[in-house]
Amino acid sequence: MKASDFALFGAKPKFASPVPVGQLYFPSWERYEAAFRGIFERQYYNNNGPLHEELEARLRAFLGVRHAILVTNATLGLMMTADALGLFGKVILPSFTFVASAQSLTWAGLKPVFCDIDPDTHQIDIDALAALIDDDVSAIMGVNLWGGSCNPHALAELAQAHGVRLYFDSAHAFGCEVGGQRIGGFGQAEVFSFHATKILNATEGGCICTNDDEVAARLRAIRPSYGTEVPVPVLRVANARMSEAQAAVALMSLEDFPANRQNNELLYRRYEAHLAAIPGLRLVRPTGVTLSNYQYMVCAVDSEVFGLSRDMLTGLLRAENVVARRYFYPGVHRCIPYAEQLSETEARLPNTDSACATSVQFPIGARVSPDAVDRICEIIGAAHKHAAEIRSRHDKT
Ligand code: T4K
Repeated sequence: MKASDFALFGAKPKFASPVPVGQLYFPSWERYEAAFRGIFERQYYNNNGPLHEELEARLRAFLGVRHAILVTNATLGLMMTADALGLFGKVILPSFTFVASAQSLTWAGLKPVFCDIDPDTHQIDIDALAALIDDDVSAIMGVNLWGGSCNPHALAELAQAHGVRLYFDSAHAFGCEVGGQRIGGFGQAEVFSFHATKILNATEGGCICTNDDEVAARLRAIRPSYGTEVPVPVLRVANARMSEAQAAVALMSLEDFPANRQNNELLYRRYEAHLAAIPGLRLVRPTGVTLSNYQYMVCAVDSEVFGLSRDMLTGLLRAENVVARRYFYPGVHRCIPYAEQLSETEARLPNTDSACATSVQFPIGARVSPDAVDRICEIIGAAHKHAAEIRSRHDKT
């Protein structure tokens, strides 16, 4: 490829339609039709229906947990978990996460305290975290990023030493294993997202896992809007039910999980082989796990070495219909309303700010073929090769 072959400068995009990030695995139409015919025949749409109950049972078995409580999405799941764990005051979490992690605390009337990350793994920096614990902190929210893990054993030790609760935003980590144990049973609770962009897909959905019967009873009492299923007192109730339609899609997705995970890994390895040869790109691998879902392909761009900034690279790829994304941008501490405390947070989050400025997610999942990976990497390689010319043409436009 020459510089003039880039769509950014008027050439035809290399992909005829957008190649998205996001898993987006769909079951075959026949399976989808059969599952929905069942719902139609039973005339039962919602409220602990048979598919809902089957999915909870299958998830308990798959994840090896006592309770798997289905919810409308992970955001609501995190909000409910904060209440069910009886949190108060401050909760420590990384700022390098989706804004929902922090928003769940704000909804529960808690103060998020943002902690920096390890620059290599993007997971929470455990030494920095230890320094943030004081008497007002009631919990740590670990976030298992990028199909990797934030070290639940070290966090559990720290939480226990300080007498605070520990739970996890595991939106990215369905099906991943730490030391051979599936993520889901660590801490007091873990919350998964079953959004369409995730490997376990309910179109929209989520699940809270816990091995604590009391926490589970409180969660089940909070979940419906019309009162408690289990007679335990709770602060307030929500409506976070999962419908039969969502459960039907999730059941098919769970069945397909091994094949979809394997497909992700194949694509990941293909990216890895190509990108290793391109200077200035560092793969942020899913670390801390013995098995990853390979749900994300994340790189850090060193603009000096690569020749283009992360934003120039994403712009160039988007023109080719490769919808690379700069997750997470900006860091949550820079989002409303947390930016109001920027003078307090900014100085202690240098690795977060750096990751926000340099990270890029390349497409991986159902809508990406091995051939597409080859072509995407060819574009990225050519972008590096012609970086100087691209920069100078870009500056003139
Ligand atoms: N914690 C963490 C660490 C999270 O990452 C998230 C969510 C949460 C908590 C909260 O989980 P949920 O409450 O959502 O269950 C996506 C997802 O909406 C969100 O679930 C996810 N993380 C976040 C990181 O990304 P967007 O705004 O980037 O998605 P969107 O709509 O731009 O879709 C991505 C690409 O996929 C686009 O190119 C369009 C394409 N697409 C998307 C959907 C949904 C399709 O082609 N078909 C589709 O059905 O948020």
